[in-house]
Amino acid sequence: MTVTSAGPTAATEAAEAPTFRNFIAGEWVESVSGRTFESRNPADVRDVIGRFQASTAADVAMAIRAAEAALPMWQRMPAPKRGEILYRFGALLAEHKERLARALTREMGKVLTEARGDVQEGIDIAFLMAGEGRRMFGDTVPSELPDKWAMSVRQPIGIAGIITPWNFPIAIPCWKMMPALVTGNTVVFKPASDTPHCATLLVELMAEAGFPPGTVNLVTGSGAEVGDAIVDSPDVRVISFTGHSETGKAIAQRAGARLKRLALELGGKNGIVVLADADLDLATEGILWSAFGTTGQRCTACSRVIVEERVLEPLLARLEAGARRLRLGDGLVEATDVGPLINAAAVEKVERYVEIGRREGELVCGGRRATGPGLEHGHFFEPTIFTGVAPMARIAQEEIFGPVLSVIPVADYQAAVTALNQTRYGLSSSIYTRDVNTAFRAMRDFETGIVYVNAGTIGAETHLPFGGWKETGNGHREAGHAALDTFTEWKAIYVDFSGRLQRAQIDNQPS
Ligand code: UN1
Repeated sequence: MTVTSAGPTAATEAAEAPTFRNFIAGEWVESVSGRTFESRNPADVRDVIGRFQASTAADVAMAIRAAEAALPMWQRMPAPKRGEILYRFGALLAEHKERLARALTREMGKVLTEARGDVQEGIDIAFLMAGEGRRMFGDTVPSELPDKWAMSVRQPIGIAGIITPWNFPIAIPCWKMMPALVTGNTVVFKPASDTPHCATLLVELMAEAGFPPGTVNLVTGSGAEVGDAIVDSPDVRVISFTGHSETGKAIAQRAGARLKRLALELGGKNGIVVLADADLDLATEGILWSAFGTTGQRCTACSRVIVEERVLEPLLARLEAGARRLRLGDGLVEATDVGPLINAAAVEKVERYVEIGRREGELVCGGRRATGPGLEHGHFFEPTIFTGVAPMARIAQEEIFGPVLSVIPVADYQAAVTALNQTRYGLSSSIYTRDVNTAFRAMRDFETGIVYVNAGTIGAETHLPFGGWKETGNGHREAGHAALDTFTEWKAIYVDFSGRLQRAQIDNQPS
């Protein structure tokens, strides 16, 4: 099968934006629906990036058949050889980093430096997982019986359904697809409808890297049609999803009915604790970066600052001054600090929470759609800070996924721990203190999958496990070698070379 470019198709009219296609069995194909949807630049919605296939269950079925057909060959390929393809893919990502980062900023809105970081996370996980092709450790242990061998190996599960969000449109698909593929699974990939162009560029490079036809299949379209068809297919044995908690719960019900392996990465309400002995300038930088970087649209974003009352005023003054200095604009413009929100619905959601916040706390700065030259056609919102917020207030409990920060004053460390943990989520957290004993207490006490000391809540590296406690997920982890657990079955193997029947737990016991 030949691999051709993703688009535009011959049917595209010259005046229109290019039309891109699905990638199934190594071919760029149109949806059977004959329908498409648009992707637009959130910094300037007049800029149409392209049209993408509005796929249906029939397209998903074709992708699953392709993934199934490729499975025996891919599973039999030695893992180090699969790893070499991942390595080539990582190298291609590095080579095309700038082009991808620019496309990412145009489609998703984050500023270019952050977009480069997003692509870099893809490179990092590709190289890490390429190495797993030569590791993929199991256990070799002594048997309790003589002349008997005991060991465990990982084996692929089968077809993996990969459903990804728009906020890290290069990194997160790579976090999921690299471990799935190196362990010998084949993939059906449904990207978020806000960032199908990034997904298309990624899959183009995967094809170029040499992933054989059918090992990676891209199907764009809605969650209701494409996502549900992947989740409901009995042939897709493992699903990895990052996105909204409500969607995650719905997927869990459907997947649970079929006893599917399911890895969920959902909401966060991440807090930074600032104690009275902290370096307040350092804390301010970390908070502003974590709260307003990526316009607050990270699962790991800081949306709560829990501060010892004694330093509330000086910290707040620094935060306000810093937030007011942030420059909003198109992420492709060098001077921009904060890009747009992803779409109009996100702006409306943030506005609704700001209204709630006005009743629950005191508005320090921001609180409005951002206007002004260069912002007229984008989804911009001012960096917003509320203070005097109670730990159980809605703006301190519910995920807003935008540039809104709640400052929660507390009496001491113990009250800070209580407030920090008083949430149904548990992804990331941080503490600013100069006291080493308190830092270690926080490392023990904070109920989150990631804890930072004297740094913000964002910036996880790909070689440690990424994921959260409580309702942030369902116990699985991405990245690190922990990611392999999502995509592999364990097989325990016993080889008896004694030449006689040896009964475990019986023959080695005193009679
Ligand atoms: C996410 O927002 O879903 O730790 C991922 C970080 C990034 C990844 C965030 N490395 O903020």
